[in-house]
Amino acid sequence: MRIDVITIFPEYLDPLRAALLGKAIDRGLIEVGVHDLRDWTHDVHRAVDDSPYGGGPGMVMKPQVWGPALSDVCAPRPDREGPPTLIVPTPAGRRFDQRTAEELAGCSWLVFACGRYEGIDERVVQDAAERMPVRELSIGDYVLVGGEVAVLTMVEAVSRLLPGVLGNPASAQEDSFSDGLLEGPSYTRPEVWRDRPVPEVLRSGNHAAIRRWRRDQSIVRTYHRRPDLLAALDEAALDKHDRRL
Ligand code: 6GU
Repeated sequence: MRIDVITIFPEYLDPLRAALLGKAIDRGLIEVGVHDLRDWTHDVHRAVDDSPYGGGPGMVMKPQVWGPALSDVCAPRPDREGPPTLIVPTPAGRRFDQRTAEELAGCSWLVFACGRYEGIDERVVQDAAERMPVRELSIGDYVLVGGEVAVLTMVEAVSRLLPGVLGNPASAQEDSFSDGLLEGPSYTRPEVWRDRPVPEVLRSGNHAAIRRWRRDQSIVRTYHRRPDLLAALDEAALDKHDRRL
């Protein structure tokens, strides 16, 4: 997968090259390009924003800067078949969730356009959408200063789903959310720590009982912490034992 990010704070994306993602880049599984939006400005001040039509607080990012930046970064590449999928992080977007991450993991090229201030002139997104798929996405119901941290979040959630990125591919399959439920508790040695024993069933060697116990823990935890997820579960996803809980 190729990932490009356009931002006025390129250094904010440095963590992309650390740890898990850095390893995936070194191994050629992910290719990352970070671009400074100011490279597409023409004035001495390198201005990327202007005051909003209609008045109000904050600044809006200029279409004359974003337009050429997107044309260049999204231009056809010999190593890609079609245009990229353009992702615009914004608190006004549709919610980014595990399903979105799975969809994006199927794309071979993602371009992230990071807005700051009050956002990007609306016409930039409309214009881009004539040439490529565009998704305006929010990572949750709170407001960040800009899209950069949201990009780090989305890129990490997507990359760990790519073949070969995780050491153990089963980890991605057994996470919270892959079955619509939260993960239950985990334990490692020692068997007793500060008078707290590891639940008996996990040491029983009875794999069917362990599977059942973990499923019950997931359901009870989801009921307490995220009742919204339980309510959204398809009835057919529950077995008879689940329904009794
Ligand atoms: Cl994607 N951007 C900003 N600025 N704030 C957010 C967000 C994105 N998602 C939640 N809050």
